Amino acid sequence: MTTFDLRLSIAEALERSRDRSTQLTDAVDEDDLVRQHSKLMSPLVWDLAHIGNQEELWLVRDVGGREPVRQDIDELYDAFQHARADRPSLPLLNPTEARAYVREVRDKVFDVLDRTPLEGRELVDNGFAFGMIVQHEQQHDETMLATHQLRKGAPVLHAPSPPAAPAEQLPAEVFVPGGPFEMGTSLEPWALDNERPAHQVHVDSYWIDTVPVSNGQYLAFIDAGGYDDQRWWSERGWAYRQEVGLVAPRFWQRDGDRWVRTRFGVVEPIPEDEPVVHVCFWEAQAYAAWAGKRLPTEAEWEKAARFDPATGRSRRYPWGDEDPTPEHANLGQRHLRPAPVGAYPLGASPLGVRQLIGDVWEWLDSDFQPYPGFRAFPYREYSEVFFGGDYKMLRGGSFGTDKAAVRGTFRNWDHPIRRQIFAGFRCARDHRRD
Ligand code: AVJ
Ligand code: FE
Repeated sequence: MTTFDLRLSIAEALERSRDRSTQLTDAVDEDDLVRQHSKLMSPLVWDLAHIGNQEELWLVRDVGGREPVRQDIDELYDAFQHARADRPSLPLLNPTEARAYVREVRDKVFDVLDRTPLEGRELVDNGFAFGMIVQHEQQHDETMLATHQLRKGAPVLHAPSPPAAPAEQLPAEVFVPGGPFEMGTSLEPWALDNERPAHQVHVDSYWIDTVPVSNGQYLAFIDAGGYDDQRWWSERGWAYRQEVGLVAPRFWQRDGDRWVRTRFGVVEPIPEDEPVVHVCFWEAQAYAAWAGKRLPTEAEWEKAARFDPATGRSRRYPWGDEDPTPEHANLGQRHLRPAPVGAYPLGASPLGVRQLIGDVWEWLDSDFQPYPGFRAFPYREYSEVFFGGDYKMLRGGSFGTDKAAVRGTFRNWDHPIRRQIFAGFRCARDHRRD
């Protein structure tokens, strides 16, 4: 790519993320922007100014070497200084101030982008710092979408339906042959520190579900009494299920003798052919046990998503090395729901596994640990401080994730009890030769 093309693609990615942040924050009134919609979330106006503050810290001050715009607010928007639950009571910028702040920062960033050589310093090589900030904004845009899902009141977000699944009979599972594959990356220019470096991993033969677990399948687990049968739950999972009284995915409620759910303010019947979403790790694990299976490990997910048996190479995405298009995957908040299971045939992996990218994040039975040779870059607080904590891995992105913020190597993590994120799962099982 020429420097010109690189600058252009950075500018486009910056604008795409800002358009989305603007839509998500312009969609509601001032009161909804400053209110806390859930103890789990920040007020939307905090996310907005935090996006601007991270951009100021990295691109205006560090990359650009410019004077601070608002050094006095750094502490307010440092995620490690104040828990989400405490953020509404801080002296935050009001919506007008926050909008003016992010605009002022962005104007300076475009100037920095014009003048900074995109090489010669690790932080800016291939535009890395700009890519990191694009991904940061997009990650918060997905968090803001989750805040919208938690918000009460009339619907304010609207989007066309995702594509239907083609009428074809898919095998329930795909066999993945055992052997080594290359996990992680040393080449992907905007890959974050926890995705690096590329390294060989041996994975035994296994079977993985062709598509994510659907609402219809999950309903069968509910109807079979799965939530009341301790056999299917791990010790911690059962304790949590008992403590908070889990009976169904988040946002589901009973309506007479059936279940309905609320999605962005609209109550609807449960679409049985869509991937289940808003389940925690413990629910995913219990379903898998009930189905006689288990959750995949992170290495199994990545091998299914990237390994090409014809060449032995690991691809950037299941479909190849090209960036995602709307034909490959349900990403980017184009649709405000997952597509039916089996959709996106052009997004299938070489072995035929579908919807690994987009639709719903997939819970995996792995903890967040560094790869061998990990080096924190450019700051410890992105990944390193979370290694070894009480986190489970999530892969593949959801309908709420932008294409800049997910790829075959992208690693996400959260506490195993979290349900407000757009997470579902698929199952796997060992290949036993008896
Ligand atoms: C990687 C999605 C877990 O949202 O907490 C945003 C990303 N890091 N700001 C998060 C992140 C700092 C992070 N996750
Ligand atoms: Fe952040």
